[in-house]
Amino acid sequence: ERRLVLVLGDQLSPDIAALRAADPARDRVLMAEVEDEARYAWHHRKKLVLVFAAMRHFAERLRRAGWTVDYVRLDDADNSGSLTGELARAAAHHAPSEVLLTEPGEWRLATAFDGLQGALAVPLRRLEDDRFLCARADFAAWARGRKRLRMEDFYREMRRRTGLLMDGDGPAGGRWNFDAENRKPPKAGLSPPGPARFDPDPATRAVIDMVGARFPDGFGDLEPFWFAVTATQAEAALDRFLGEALPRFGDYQDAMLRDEPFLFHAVIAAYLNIGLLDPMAVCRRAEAAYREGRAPLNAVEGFVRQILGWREYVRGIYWLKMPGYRDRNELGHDRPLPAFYWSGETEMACMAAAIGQTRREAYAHHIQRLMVTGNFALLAGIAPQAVHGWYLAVYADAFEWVELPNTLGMSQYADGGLLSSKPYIAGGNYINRMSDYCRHCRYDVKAREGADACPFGVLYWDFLARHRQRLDGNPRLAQPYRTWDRMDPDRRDAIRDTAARFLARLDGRG
Ligand code: DLZ
Ligand code: SF4
Repeated sequence: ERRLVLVLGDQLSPDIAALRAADPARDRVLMAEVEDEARYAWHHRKKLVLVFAAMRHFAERLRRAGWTVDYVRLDDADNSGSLTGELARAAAHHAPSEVLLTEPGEWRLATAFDGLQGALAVPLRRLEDDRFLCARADFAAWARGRKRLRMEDFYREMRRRTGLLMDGDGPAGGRWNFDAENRKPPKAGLSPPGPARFDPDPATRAVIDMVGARFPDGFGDLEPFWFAVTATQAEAALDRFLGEALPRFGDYQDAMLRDEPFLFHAVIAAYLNIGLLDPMAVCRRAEAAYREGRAPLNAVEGFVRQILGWREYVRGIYWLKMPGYRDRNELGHDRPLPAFYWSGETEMACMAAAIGQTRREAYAHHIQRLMVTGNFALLAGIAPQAVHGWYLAVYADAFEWVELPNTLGMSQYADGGLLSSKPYIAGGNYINRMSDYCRHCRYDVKAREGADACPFGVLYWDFLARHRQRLDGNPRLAQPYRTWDRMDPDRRDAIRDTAARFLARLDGRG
């Protein structure tokens, strides 16, 4: 009666459902590094190292705890190259009575295992991934019968359901949301602590060497590699954030500085997403910092909302709307992704900073993603599926369940307003207010037209004009359309002409 337990590369939690259902004294664990997973996106090489190194350390941890672990390495000679292939091979070899699998996080893999279900000689039992705070069925029940699936409504429900940051029946501090206090521009002399960094041990070094050798043309810098690869390290990274950065996390949540890629952000999403940290435990620790007077409520509430609210909400949307969601393209955008998204070689200082940092660190914070790289893609009319492919590849924390709704819905408005009530667009003024990028830029953020005009400003108006038919009725865009209409017609022509020239150059036509 020996069972086989498959643990995937983003399921690195000792109490994941399939391990809880198994017995270390009798059952066998299977983990496999495979080409299919390494290549379904053009993953950043630091993301590959993170996943493989964390997998190897986790396998060792399980062995120390008494489990028998079969671990297949990427360069093992008989590696079949896919997770379903490795599972079928191990099932044939060991003839277990049953295979246990915690439900995969992505549609792509879930359907691959659906296909395997009948083909295996043994039963495959799939268990819900209960590391999430809102079960898929609970999200579906919440969504049923609602006209609008608003994150804010979901979040309040989750606060009530979990009791996080609640005083009796009401929200701590008397308000659910303190975002209005979380939009300070950066100022000189901020000295953020930066995330905890860890020196690679020999096991991680071996993975760095393997990834360097097998993915010579892979995206992104391989070194210095400093991510946490064990739960203990991830806890230390969380400790450092809670102690040193959380107090000012709220104030500067939306700020951007060219030489401070991390500011006061936690940089723990990747650890949460592969299972090194537990979302509920993280929220509780942040709440304790507030209760004990170590961090202000605006910071703690903003942080908890990302994990308890937004992260759970986008996962709920993903499973509710897949598989159709991936193909949505409400605005009919079809421009290819410019090559500088990969190279970082552009004269736009904000884009060069966000992309350069992404190449180095496999990280950018939410405003860099939403208001710089995402905003530009939306304004320029880039195909949302191409934008999706980029975000899925370049960030260490990117898994489709979280990345896709963020990209297609929140950032590119490709779902027609399911996630956000208006397209997230902004001209250069927003970027100028929230960053120090513009003063390093060859474009003039104040110029509205001509060769030096900031492309964001020009494309902003061009976007509104191009999509007038579809967006005119949106009350949240009434003000910009009024401004556009009041502009001198010659000026409107000059702006659109500048936009046309810029887009032609972008396409390699000018
Ligand atoms: C992301 C990833 C990578 C790069 N490699 C592996 C792997 O070799 N083996 C594995 O089990 N999992 C890997 N993963 C994580 C899976 O792709 C992940 O389970 C899915 O993205 C579902 O969320
Ligand atoms: Fe970006 Fe425009 Fe500012 Fe240059 S001027 S950094 S392109 S917003």
